[in-house]
Parts: sequence; C-alpha cells; structure tokens
Amino acid sequence: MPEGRLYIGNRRYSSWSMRGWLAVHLAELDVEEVLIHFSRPGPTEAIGALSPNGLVPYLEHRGARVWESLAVCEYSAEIRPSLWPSDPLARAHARAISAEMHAGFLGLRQSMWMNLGRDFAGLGRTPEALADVARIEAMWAETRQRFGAGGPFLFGAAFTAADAMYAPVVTRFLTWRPEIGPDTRDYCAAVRAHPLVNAWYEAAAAEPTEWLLPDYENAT
Ligand SMILES: N[C@@H](CCC(=O)N[C@@H](CS)C(=O)NCC(=O)O)C(=O)O
Repeated sequence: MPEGRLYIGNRRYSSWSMRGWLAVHLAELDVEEVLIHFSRPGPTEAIGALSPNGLVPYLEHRGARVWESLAVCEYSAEIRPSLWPSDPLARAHARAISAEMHAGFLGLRQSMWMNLGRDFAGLGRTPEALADVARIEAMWAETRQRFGAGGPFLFGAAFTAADAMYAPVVTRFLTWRPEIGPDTRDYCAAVRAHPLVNAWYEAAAAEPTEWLLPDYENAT
C-alpha cells in the first residue's frame, strides 16, 4: 500500500506540479499519484477542497502534509539527501537559485507559459521575459562553471532538486525558443533527455484533448 499521495495538475501546463513530481520521483517516495485537471474559469474547486493553499503540487506522505513546490523538494531531500549537492558551498548555491526560481521570473512565467504540446517559437518575447531569460542563462552558466564539473546538469552528473526547479524553464525554452547560447542549449537538451522529464512529457502527450485550455493554447 502506498505511503501517501501526490496531487498534481495537467502535465501539459502545470510547471509547479512538474517540479514537485520530479523531486518526489528522484527521492523514490512510494505515493499514489492523483491528477486533478484544471477547470476554467479557475481556481479549480477540487484542488481548493484538498490542498491547504488551493494549489498543486500537494504531497501527503507518512503523515506529513507538504505544499509549495520548494517545500516538496526540501521534504524529498530529507528522505533522499542526494537531491541537494553534498558540498556545502554547492548546496547553498543550489538552494539560493532554487529559491530565486520559486520567488521570481514572473516576466518569463507570464509571457512564456508552460505548454508541452505546442511550438510557440518567436512569440512571447516581452522585455520582462527576455530579461528573465538573460538572468537565467547567466545563472546557469555561473553555476555550471563553479559547480558543474563533469556535467551535464547544474551541479555535475547528478540531476538535483535545482535541476527539478528549472526543468519547467527548460520546457519553456523548448516551446518558445528565445535566442539562447550553445551552453544553454546543451543544458536544455540534457534536461529534456532525462528519463523522468521524458516520462512527464510522454504522459502529458497522452492527456485527453478535453483537458486542453484555450487560454494556454493560443499565443501571440
Ligand atoms: N507557489 C506554488 C505555486 C503553485 C501553483 O501556482 N500551482 C498552480 C498550477 S501550476 C495551481 O495549482 N493552479 C490551480 C488552478 O489553476 O486551478 C508552488 O510552488 O507550488
């Protein structure tokens, strides 16, 4: 019998669910997965009825109740400490960039939302979104230079909680295709090829067409 439940939203759109799901799978928590597809106009009532903040991801595990994707990463890392880098300086950096993701990049999130099934190349390029893209590229480059020896991920060979926090940004770069440098492209390719990220994409592609939301399917 599973030791709890992980509630997520549509895989095609729910970037925060993807982060929580990746962390829970990296830690190999034994949980039943419950997908509540979004209803519009939101917020989705069924999510509001069970999750303390009315949002997904929401994890229940061995009596713990955990909401907010970054808290789900931290909880998963308590069970499987290798979710964060072992070196204290690298770990501090991983936490800092993960917190920056959790708290920010509104320009990118608003103009280049997650949609795993579309090609919006060239669209969404507001000044705010492009400023976020530039900051993220610089941060990834600095992180990989300082801590990523052996690559291909931010902290080297292992896919960490920080990579989980940025995986939905990678999907945005693949969907909206802003101008990015070769190192960023390499990192995006490595994240996209990770088996868990690939599994998430495949499950997203299998979602029923009735779950498509016009607001997220049309871009200018
Ligand atoms: N800060 C939260 C954000 C979670 C969030 O915004 N989740 C969205 C989906 S990506 C949601 O649950 N939306 C409910 C709805 O659209 O009805 C976190 O890090 O988990």
